[in-house]
Amino acid sequence: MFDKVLIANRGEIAVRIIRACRELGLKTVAVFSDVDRQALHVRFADEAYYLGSPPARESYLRGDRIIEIALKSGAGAIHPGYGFLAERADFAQACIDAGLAFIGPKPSAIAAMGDKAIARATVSAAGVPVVPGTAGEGALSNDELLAIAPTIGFPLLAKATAGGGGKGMREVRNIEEMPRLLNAARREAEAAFGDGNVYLEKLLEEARHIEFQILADNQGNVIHLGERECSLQRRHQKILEETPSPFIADDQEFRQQMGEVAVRAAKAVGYVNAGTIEFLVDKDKRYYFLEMNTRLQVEHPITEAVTNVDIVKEQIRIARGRSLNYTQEDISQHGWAIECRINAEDPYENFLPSTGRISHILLPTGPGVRVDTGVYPGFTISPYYDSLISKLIVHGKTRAEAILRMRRALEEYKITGVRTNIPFHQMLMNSHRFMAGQYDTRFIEDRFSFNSVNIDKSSDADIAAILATLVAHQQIQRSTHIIRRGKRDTSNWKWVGRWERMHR
Ligand code: MV4
Repeated sequence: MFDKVLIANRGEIAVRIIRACRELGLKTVAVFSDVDRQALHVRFADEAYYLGSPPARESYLRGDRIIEIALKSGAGAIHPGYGFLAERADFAQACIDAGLAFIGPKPSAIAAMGDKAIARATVSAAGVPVVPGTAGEGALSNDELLAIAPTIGFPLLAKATAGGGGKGMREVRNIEEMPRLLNAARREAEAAFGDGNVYLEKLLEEARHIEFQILADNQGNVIHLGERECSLQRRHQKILEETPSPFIADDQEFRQQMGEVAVRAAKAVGYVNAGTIEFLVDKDKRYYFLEMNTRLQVEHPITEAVTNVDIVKEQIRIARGRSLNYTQEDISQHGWAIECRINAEDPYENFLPSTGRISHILLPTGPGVRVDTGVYPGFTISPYYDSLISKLIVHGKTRAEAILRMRRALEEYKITGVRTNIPFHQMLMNSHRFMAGQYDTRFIEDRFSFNSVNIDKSSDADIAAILATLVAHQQIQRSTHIIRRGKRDTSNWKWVGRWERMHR
């Protein structure tokens, strides 16, 4: 059994994993590239080893070196985090072959879900609804796809079988433009994944992107931790996530149904460890499996906030062969959580990545606020990795409280030296549609223009309802602070105590 874990990642997620290890009494090994010598994950770990030059393929993607370092340092397990080697079945297998525990699913499950066409066929055979589209698992030619297209109906989406996350995806409106768009999707997929295969799905417009967090142990127990609403994306990068989904909210029966289907999808590939089932949900509450992410996800903390489950610790316990700490009945969602991804990019310059030295940074704290970050004052943001510098997570009793708390936290957040998308998040927090929870996957790109929030018009009745909710909430908050001095009773404490008894 392992008592030392190598974290094959960097940034905020490496720090997050090290924290879980620390709390479990496990030693930690970090790895780093040239630009990460001073990084927080290196400082936090018990030991750190140099990997190579900054480009990922010469450092964080060097699975062979990482396994070598694990063996040399005496680590018994590797946690891959997200991105880099996290969803590479060959790397997971190489870990196992080297006698190391891979803190994640089995290579067979990674492979089955990694090919999106095989994933569709596998879960569909298990009775999970998938978006209408091609059924074949094999590589379909353009001619075959052109023949199938009219039977599905336009508009269609051509997607890369090796893809996920929107790369190699093309909208197809009619048969005439289809050959050109298929070739474009194939080229993009070939360049990104070395695999130009594509499949077809009916394009669902005005749908929501809702995902369920799964935990599964080696004893065959599979549970879900509820959903996350992930419809707010820009260029297929999520920018804000919340849980519960405003679309499901208090429809407990709908949540339970979807959750059971998500569990069934995970069981279809013999899933073990933490994973996520993505669904598209249309306005009539019909839901369809999209894909499974076979890793810990960026947005896992909002689920931790409302369920009180430490997902990373559970991952490690599962990898140690222990059974889940929870049954499905033990899981319930409390309150509301929102995550804003704080990226080093300039919202005023079309979200161009921003690099440089962080001269000052002041992070929000206080009630209901969590910040996961890998940076600190003096750290230099390089152009080599993704632009996520921290995740701002708030938790409140209600959605209104969470939104007001997020506004407060965004105001507290101060950073100089690099530009961030904080102004964008502030605009989003003030958007009527966001406040009303009325948004879908098209919202950010089609309806929410950063410079024209005021053009985002809702009906007067909607605006009135939203404002009433927020004002009422603020009033409740304020009333607890109106403490009048009585003639004899001058103690605020006594007044608060009386107020609380009255309102019990
Ligand atoms: C879709 C879809 C609509 N119809 N598939 C995007 C990333 C990948 N995980 C799946 N994605 C989608 N697949 C069908 N058949 C809508 C999305 C989608 C999306 C599309 C355009 C703009 C933003 C989006 C945000 C989330 C999901």
